[in-house]
Amino acid sequence: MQIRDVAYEILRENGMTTVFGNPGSNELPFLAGMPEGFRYVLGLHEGAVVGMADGYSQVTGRPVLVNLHAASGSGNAMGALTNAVYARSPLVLTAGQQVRPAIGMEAMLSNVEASALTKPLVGWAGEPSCAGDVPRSLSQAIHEADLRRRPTYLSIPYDDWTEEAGVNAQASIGRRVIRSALPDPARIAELVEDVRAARNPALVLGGDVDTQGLFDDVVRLAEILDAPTWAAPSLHRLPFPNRHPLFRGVLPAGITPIADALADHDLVLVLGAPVFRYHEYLPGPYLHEGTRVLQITDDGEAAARAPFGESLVVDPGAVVRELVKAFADDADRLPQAFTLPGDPQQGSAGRVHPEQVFAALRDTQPTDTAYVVESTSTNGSWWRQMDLRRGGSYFFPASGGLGFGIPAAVGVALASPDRPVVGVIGDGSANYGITGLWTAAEHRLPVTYVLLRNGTYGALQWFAGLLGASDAPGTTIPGLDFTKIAEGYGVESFQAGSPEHLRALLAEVPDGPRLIQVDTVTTTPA
Ligand code: TZD
Ligand code: CA
Repeated sequence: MQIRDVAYEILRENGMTTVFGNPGSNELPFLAGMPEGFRYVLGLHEGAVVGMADGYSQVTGRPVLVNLHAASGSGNAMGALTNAVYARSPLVLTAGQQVRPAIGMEAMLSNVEASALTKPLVGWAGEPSCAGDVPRSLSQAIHEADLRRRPTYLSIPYDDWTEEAGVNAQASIGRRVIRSALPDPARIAELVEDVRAARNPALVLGGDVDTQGLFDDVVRLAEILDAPTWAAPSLHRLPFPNRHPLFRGVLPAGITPIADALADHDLVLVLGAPVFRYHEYLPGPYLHEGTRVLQITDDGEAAARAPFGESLVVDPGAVVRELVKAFADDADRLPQAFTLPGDPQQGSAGRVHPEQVFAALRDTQPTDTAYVVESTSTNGSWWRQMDLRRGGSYFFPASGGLGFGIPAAVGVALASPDRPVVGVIGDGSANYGITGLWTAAEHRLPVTYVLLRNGTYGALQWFAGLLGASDAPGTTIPGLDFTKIAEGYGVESFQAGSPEHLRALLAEVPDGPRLIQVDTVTTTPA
């Protein structure tokens, strides 16, 4: 056996047979003769490669292999990597390194200090000390990613792959690393008492709730507690049906607005989210007198850095199930009347309002559609019109780094072939991940991209107003035609001239990727 045979064996037994990558010479010796059962998904830019892998991993919940080209490919990937970090996606990034004798002298394509390159972002990074240590290092990169729910990075000299694997180099095959921790019964009993004693408890749910498949469980919990429920600020996954009568929306991402929103609650359980991921700096006391925040997360780092409140570091799913068990007899689940969206606002001067676009999606797309959203000034319009009732319905760039939407929709579609996938993409955002269109076309993925063209970085214009920077340059982007760009990547394209035309286009079931461009009025995110 050669080192590469061992590596593929390890990947296979960890279920990592879909590989996302963009190759260069350093990677070819690994990729050559890829064994049967593996599928290589080519992305044309590393940002798109990581965005696809992120979307894929968020659906499967499993480590995913990403193969990048040396330092330059890794560098291109780093913006997208910030999203994977905050989505807690266990991506295993591997980069081809020059041959061992040539690294020190910095021959072309040497990845100098490779393990430092992505360091602040990844949970673990390394380069095997010798060829025989490649399989163990790969295994470590996989398990570190899985245990920490954070990307890892491994640089591998390309002369290592064809070395013979001795018996110890094969010892990593067949390893299993499983984390299992039940919540301490005494802690659960305490928590149950705290919840029972609370006058007006509330829930704040983070993206982990959806990633970990707890969407339906938390609905049950909220209903039996009759607890007002928010989504955590800076949301990247929807953890709760957005028209459920107990849903209070996404918490605004500022200190004072959150303190105000939670003011009536004596106990706030934060499940599967940091406390809190603020954005706009609106200073003030974190909480008003009388509000107690208790975070339940398996993210020890998020617990450690929280600026206030108490944290219980444990699998939130186990806690949710224990709470449901403890309270199930106390309360009947009442039939819930979901709230109805209002009539969409109207556009003007031949331009459609984003609310009309979203109402059209809501009315025409199947209820199990997965939406990958990267349109920033239309956030308020989105939540006012949409009606999402299932887990896995909503994905947004978790760090706010643009370039996620188009590729992540590819990854989501590859991981969930049974669900329709729609990308909702702004004309600014589209450019950062545009090459993802080619992969969608290459795999004939039935993804519908709705491209909202308002000719501006709408959210930045709104921000510029807030920051007193209204004369800042660089916030308009006229002259882009994504129907032409998409056609060039092999994606069938349409220009929707009116809400009715958009509805007619959306009503057709796609058998491959399509892009529907619609000219919209610029709105504010609120
Ligand atoms: N670059 C990257 C990689 N990520 C970013 N978040 C930005 C720049 C800054 N940025 C935002 O935070 S929102 C935005 C930019 C450029 C405008 C996006 O424009 P859009 O959406 O057309 O996609 P809206 O609806 O017009 O705001
Ligand atoms: Ca725009």
